Amino acid sequence: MSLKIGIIGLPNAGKSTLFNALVTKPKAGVAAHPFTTIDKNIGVVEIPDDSLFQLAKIENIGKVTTATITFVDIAGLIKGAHQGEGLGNQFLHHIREVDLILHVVRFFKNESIPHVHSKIDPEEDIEIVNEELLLADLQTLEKRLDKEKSTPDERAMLKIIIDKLNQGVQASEIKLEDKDKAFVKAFNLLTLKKQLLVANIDEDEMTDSPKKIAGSEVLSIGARFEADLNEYKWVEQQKILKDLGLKKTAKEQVIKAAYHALDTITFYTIAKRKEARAWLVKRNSTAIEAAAKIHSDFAKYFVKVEQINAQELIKIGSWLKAHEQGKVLLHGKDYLVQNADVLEFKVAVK
Ligand SMILES: Nc1nc2c(ncn2[C@@H]2O[C@H](COP(=O)(O)OP(=O)(O)O)[C@@H](O)[C@H]2O)c(=O)[nH]1
Ligand SMILES: [Mg+2]
Repeated sequence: MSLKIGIIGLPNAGKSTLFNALVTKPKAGVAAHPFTTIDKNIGVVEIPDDSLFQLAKIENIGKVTTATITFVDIAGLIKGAHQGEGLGNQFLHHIREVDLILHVVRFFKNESIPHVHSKIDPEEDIEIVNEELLLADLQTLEKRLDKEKSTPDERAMLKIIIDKLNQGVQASEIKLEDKDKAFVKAFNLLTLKKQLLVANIDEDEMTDSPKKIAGSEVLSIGARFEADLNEYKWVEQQKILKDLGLKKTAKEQVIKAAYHALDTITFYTIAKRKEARAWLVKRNSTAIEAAAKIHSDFAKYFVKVEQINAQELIKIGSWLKAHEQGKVLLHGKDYLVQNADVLEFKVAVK
């Protein structure tokens, strides 16, 4: 399972540049004119994880599989995108599939790169993009309302949401009962998705405190610098950062913020001592939900799960020793998985 993050923003905000700062390959085309990105660009990033490698080491496991994030570089949205302006609708469609939206906002000045609205105004830029998302959602819901296949209850619900959207309220801000939430979720509304704002800043501002948008601090990243940095090997990257008085690469910052925004935790499996693997689940997932991430049969035939914290296991030195010392605990299907749990599922094989 891979988290999927879509990068959006106005043309020339630096989306493709940020994409290149995050992924190693393939590189997206970067240019000083709008709409370089004709096709969506997809890059998979392995999430660096020290504990995972240490687990593999103590158990002598040769194969290590990290959790991944898939980044999608989506073409620039402009006013009218929902009606097919610019590259329009087809790109809105790509946003529907993502778990999280990374919304890039231009702060860098650089006179030679045109800004679509000839001035740099982050709050207005965000507004324009979000309005397109909202209008696209309205279209989705109105289409459904026209189709007549909904029940009277559902039609009433649709009308309430359409009304709110028409007032400029994003779907994520509408309070819904659980049963209505399930109905609405099926539409994959764009304004229901979590957004992380990224201020794309000038190089000389990288050691300043983070930018604020509407009073809140946002991730502040010098995308062009980071894209160049990403060309180097990890060790060299760390050295360059240190020399400049910076702590984390854009990639590390984005991964951390994405985990936080999506309330994601990691658990590990070292089953059969053949593969050490990291998995992502939502915080407060139960053991059986975690099992289902691995295989639907694991959930179906779930009996018990053995559990120990990764750092504790690493300190003890091996699964066998941990077992002997009684440090591996046995839980049922309702156990709430904790961050950095090492889990071994016991299933009733049919
Ligand atoms: N000075 C500066 N230029 C940038 C930065 N990020 C992007 N650019 C430039 O802005 C132009 C558009 O960037 P691009 O990533 O293609 O924008 P997109 O249309 O949002 O994908 C390119 O010429 C980039 O080199 C930045 O952080 N600083
Ligand atoms: Mg682009």
